[in-house]
Amino acid sequence: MSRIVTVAAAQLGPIQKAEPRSIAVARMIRLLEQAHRRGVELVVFPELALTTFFPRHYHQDIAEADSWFEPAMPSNETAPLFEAARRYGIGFHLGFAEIAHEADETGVVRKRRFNTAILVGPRGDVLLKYRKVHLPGHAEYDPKRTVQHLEKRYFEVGNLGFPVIRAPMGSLDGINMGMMICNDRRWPEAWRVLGLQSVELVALGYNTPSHNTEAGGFEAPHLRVFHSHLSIQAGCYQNACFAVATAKAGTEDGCELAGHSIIVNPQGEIIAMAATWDDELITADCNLDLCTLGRTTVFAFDRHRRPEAYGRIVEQVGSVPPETWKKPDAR
Ligand code: CDV
Repeated sequence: MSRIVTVAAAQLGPIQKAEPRSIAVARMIRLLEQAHRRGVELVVFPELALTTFFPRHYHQDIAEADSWFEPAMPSNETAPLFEAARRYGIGFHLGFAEIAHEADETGVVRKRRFNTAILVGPRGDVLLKYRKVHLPGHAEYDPKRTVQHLEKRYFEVGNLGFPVIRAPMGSLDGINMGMMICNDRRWPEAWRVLGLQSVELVALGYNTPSHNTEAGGFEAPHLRVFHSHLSIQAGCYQNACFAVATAKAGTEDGCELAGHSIIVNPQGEIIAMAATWDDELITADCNLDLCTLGRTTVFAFDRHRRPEAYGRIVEQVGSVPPETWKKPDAR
């Protein structure tokens, strides 16, 4: 019998700076209700789904940004979301800003801040936690930018790697599930680390501005969506997995977010796409048996990968100039 799971990307329209978590949670519960009516078993919400995308706002004192963070999950404000999902027997993926009091690499316990996502099972158990590794943007106020992108100021680099868990979801005994957050999707290394753990379904949330505000050169706005889809479609094809990629969309605090949430199959095809810039649920039935073709033929890693040729991938961060060609001595 085919292994089919019905999934949804629960795109959120803008969440303005003044909008409290209770409103965002109520909107998410409405999407869960829709998901229930459509027979969905797993719902993926966006990155930092509970608030506006606050890294566009500068706080000189980082502690002032704590109000954007969750010291507990679930909390009083997010508990209704967990309760609704449990009531419907739906699993979900939720992105949020996390405050954790835990030891750093030197062993000192301190307050730490991460851009985090959790995968919650249909009975309300947290199955997996992921903390964003590829933090874009900058750490200090940048006067050259029209909009700040201060993820490097507010978050530490995720310290959980790219984990994959096999757990029950919907009617299936086990699905191999992994997570990424936004900018991670542009990095093939992240997909491959998940692929090497036989991932079948990647849940990923994002907040991608429609305009490149980095002042590093012109990027046509239509390419923002193209690059997002290109990265996700390539990641799915090259690692023979599905992805549910969910955006925040529309004009938030005066800044446009690109939307265009998608669900992608292991051939790299888009099988569902959001058509609005608002709260919108898109769904797909994912036959996980479709992961087998890629991983037993073109991308049968055990037969075809050549790690002995990939040393630079882990030994080097920036690129180095190549050797310059020299004409061989004429004899
Ligand atoms: N939230 C993000 O990670 N946004 C980045 C932007 C800054 C390019 C993204 O990759 O979409």
